[in-house]
Amino acid sequence: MTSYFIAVISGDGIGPEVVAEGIKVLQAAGHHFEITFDFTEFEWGSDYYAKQGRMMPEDGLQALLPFDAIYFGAVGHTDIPDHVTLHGLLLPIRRSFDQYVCLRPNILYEGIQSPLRDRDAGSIDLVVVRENTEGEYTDMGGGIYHETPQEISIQTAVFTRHGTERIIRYAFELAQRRAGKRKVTSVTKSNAMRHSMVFWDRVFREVAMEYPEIQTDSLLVDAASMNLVRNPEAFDVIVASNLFGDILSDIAAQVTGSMGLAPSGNINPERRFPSAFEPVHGSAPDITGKGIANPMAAILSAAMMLDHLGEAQAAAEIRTAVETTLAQGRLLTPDLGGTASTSQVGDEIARLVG
Ligand code: GGG
Repeated sequence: MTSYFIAVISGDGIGPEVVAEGIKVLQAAGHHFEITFDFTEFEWGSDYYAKQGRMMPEDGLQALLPFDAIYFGAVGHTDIPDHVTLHGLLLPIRRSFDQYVCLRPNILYEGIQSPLRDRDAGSIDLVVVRENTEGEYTDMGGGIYHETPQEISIQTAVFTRHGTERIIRYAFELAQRRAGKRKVTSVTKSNAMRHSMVFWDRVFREVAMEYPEIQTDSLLVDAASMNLVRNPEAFDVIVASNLFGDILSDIAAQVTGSMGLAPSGNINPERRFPSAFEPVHGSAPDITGKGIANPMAAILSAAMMLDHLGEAQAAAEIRTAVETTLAQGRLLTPDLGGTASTSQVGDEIARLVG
């Protein structure tokens, strides 16, 4: 029997609803594969902020450090500005734990109708490798002359050789392991941003030379966005900066059917710190408490967590159960055209796994 200690931060909005289903499915998988999970819930997020004036305790990161992994729900609340919630919880975890890879896979599953015409199941199968600790999210900047006509605001994007090289190298290593097209597409905006993004393009070309068997492409972010809609089949691994990776992965989630199907892992590949797994979607205040949120992104994130923990068989079983549920089409949440509740979908996937 293998045991894992998992820190759970369900967070805001629909976070607790979808995380509960993820835990249900993990427990079913644990039962089947002789794995035990020791879940510790940290009630941090916007409710904590309302009481304490901060999103997590001062020693919160310290408290997370001993865990094997972090299972995260969502962050965001209508009463608190998004930059407060994001910078108070998610970003310190990603940065402090050097989770420099944000892995966001998107597959067009059988049973899912892409908003794009005539797309077959499996024809879209790509993964966005988003740089997760620097770039546009570095949090360097400031302002003066607040709320005057002379107001100045500056936000600096930081691209280091260390940070750029390691994320690009990760993308190539991933393309080597994937069964698909073995292609890495780098996305920048080097026509306009002639310092950092020309630098990124140069590092991409340098690293690419180490992987001659992998096809490469280099696109401007506007062209990449257009091609993700026009011809998403052409992509395999996409590597991009923090901001561009975030935007491109939302487009990829939509063309494969729903944000409710998009999982992610914030990964420290060296395993010096715990990695965090969460659905790509946010807190969705418009549907919070209605019991209709799609739990599949959270459940697929739990599968990514199992993969990271070395439990590939259990991870594969969960993915198969999600695929079966989608292909059967009986129990789908409203975002996929169904009428099932969050817990009905979770129950079905847990049943198929167990
Ligand atoms: N589960 C992901 C989540 O809650 N995301 C909230 C958000 O605003 N994320 C912004 C980002 O990841 O850049």
